[in-house]
Amino acid sequence: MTKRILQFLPISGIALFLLILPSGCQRPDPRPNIIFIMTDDHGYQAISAYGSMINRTPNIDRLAAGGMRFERSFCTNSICAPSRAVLLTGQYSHRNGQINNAVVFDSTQQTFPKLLQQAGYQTALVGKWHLKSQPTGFDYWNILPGQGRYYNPDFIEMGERKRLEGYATDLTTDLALAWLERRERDKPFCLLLHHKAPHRNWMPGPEQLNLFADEEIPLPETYFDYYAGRLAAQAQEMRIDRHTFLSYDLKLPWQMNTNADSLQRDSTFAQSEFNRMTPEQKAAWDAVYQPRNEAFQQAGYRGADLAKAKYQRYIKDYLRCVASVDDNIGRVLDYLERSGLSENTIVVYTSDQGFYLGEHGWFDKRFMYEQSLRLPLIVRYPREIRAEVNERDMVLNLDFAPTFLDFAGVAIPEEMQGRSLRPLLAGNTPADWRQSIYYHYYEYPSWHMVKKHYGVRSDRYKLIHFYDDIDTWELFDLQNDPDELRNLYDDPQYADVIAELKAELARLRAQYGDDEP
Ligand code: SGN
Ligand code: CA
Repeated sequence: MTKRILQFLPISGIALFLLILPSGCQRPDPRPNIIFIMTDDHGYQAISAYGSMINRTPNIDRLAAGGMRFERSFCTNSICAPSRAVLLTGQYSHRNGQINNAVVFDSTQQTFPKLLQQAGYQTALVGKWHLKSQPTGFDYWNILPGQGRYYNPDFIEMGERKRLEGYATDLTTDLALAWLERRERDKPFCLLLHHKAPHRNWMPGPEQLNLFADEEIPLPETYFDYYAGRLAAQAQEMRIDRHTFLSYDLKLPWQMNTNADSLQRDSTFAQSEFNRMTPEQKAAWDAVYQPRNEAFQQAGYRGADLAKAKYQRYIKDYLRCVASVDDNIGRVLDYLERSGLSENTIVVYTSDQGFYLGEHGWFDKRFMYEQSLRLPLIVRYPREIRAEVNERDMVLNLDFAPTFLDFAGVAIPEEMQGRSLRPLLAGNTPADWRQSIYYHYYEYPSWHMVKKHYGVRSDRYKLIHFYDDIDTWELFDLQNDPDELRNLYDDPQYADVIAELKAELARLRAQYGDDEP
């Protein structure tokens, strides 16, 4: 009888029907659980499943081995709070209002966690939030205020602020696992597990302090870039050699900073981080950094050698933070296995945006160039998702919300501008899947001084328009110039390509309703 009724119900109807079954004839809920793991600023270049030349990430690789790994996954606005708002709303920044890190997220908007909650999911958010307004749509939330701290961070648990002793990446995982343990077992769940790491100021955890100690990490080929033909790139302030703080970022004693412009901020920032440590944590820290710092000072680096030495300081701490993320992902995967949840849980690994690991001489993100535009994206769900690499399809963080709703059997609201990845994950790309992506970045003037820009990326080309206090265009041929060093915009040979891309850009802007500027 039940079987016959089910045949006539659509998927979401089935879910509803099962929910309203009187207790006693309850069946296990067929809808998948969701664990969405997102780090802050983790570039794909630092994941071995993505071919990293500089580190190993065995646990992220383990997830990738059992799921689909996307080569062409991108964000729509490469900065933190905007990316998080896109994730929740499935809408571009100009629609959800979170155009930069400064504005406060309007949390009355429709979001996928709210819709899942209404459909009977238990929802939770743990870790970095960064949207200023209080989280909505979660049965449980416990967030790091603002950017969060690495050592002994404060957390705000459902409105109540407490300082926890330990390292942020470990603590965030502890809180997530504790919630999974005490959740109501008869409902499916959706957990957003959002790490602070490996965001600036890249403070390694106690267990990773000694990693890479005697290694030399290879320097990216484009580390010494003079930005010929790229005016906006000439104006940025995100060079490892010039714009990192000696103490806060590179962990040298603040007294070594002789730069009058940065000394004050550097020493204040550094001391506010280091002063949070317990005496034991500080002793373990000093035991490794003091000898390193003495050696650095004795070397007396100058010019290009100093720039290279700074890269080593930067990248090693960054990779140490990533190593802790990877260990902690291992803990989550182990937990799922132990609890029999691996088969019916969708596990996602991604980052809020990409990041420069020395390419063009940079740290940070923001630009529409590949390293910050692209996101690592791995999705595992053994019941439905193929274990393979998707090298062709262009996907966006805009697609996450519709994807989760689709898997949960919840109707995708009209206002959501992304598309469900569910068919792609099953290995079937719809014939009308997007052939280009649209991007728009707004936070200027601000940290790192990356000018406002929007653009289009197709399979082969990228066209960018920088605007506001500048009016310049850039065209890159990603096939012949994957490092994006040669701006072809003024080359007459590309006139047709430019005309086509401009038409595509206009089409995308109309489709998504973006008429700024
Ligand atoms: C902080 C960092 C910046 C970084 C922004 C945005 N400075 O302001 O380097 O670009 O966050 O990052 S810091 O001295 O405070 O660390 S984002 O990922 O949150 O968008
Ligand atoms: Ca970020």
